[in-house]
Amino acid sequence: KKVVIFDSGVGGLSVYQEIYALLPQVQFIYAFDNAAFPYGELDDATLIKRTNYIVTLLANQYQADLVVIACNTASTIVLPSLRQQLTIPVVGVVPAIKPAALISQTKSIGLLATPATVNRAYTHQLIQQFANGCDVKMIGSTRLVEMAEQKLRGKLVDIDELSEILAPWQGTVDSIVLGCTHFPLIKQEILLALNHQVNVIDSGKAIAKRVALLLALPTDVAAITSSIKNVTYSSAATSDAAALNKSLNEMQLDIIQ
Ligand code: DGN
Repeated sequence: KKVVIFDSGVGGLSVYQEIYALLPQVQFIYAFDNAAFPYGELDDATLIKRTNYIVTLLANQYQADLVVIACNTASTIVLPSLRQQLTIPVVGVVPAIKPAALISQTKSIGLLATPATVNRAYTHQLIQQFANGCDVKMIGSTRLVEMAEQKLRGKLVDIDELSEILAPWQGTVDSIVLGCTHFPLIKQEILLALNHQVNVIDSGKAIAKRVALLLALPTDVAAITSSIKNVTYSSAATSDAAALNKSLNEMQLDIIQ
């Protein structure tokens, strides 16, 4: 089975990692639209046009069985039109408001996403539907996306700068939603900068399960892994830069094939 994973940058790697952990037998094609990065700053019409064009092209070229839009910024707006264009399943990533609201004890949750995602009508609908009486404090930041990109290129994240961005949440929210696929890549730094205990929720594992279900693939990882030769199975935490770089290399090979 072939799966195309798409993002504007390296954020989709956090989603890839979860899908790969569950479905190592799948062939992945990872594509990122760096020319138009960051998507969180694009106007809606351009974003819809670019995503539809690129993803349709890739899906056809690689004869993919499924595509994952591993970007909240794009998913919260392009899914209806993309699904009209493609006959294969399209899985999107949107902020996991529901589980965060259910887990919150203090009824105060934080949504960390791109400026575009926090302004989306779709995001506001999600909050209306699933906030479960919680106060939802939103932070939309492109800087955080850049920090995640830089981390994967070997630069340390500045915790003081991160603390400043997260300052409105200090001592308030008890659960946070990582509503941008770049943010699981800097989860440890976010925890360090917040300096109080919080639950951190992202959509990666749910997406992986959805992909497995739609492709009707078995997910007994231990059994699958031991039966495949030359596949390195890594369950490394998403914050592990070395593991992510390794994943990136593996994926580049997949693309070359
Ligand atoms: N990774 C994208 C997301 O989940 O929204 C955002 C990346 C960007 O270009 N801002």
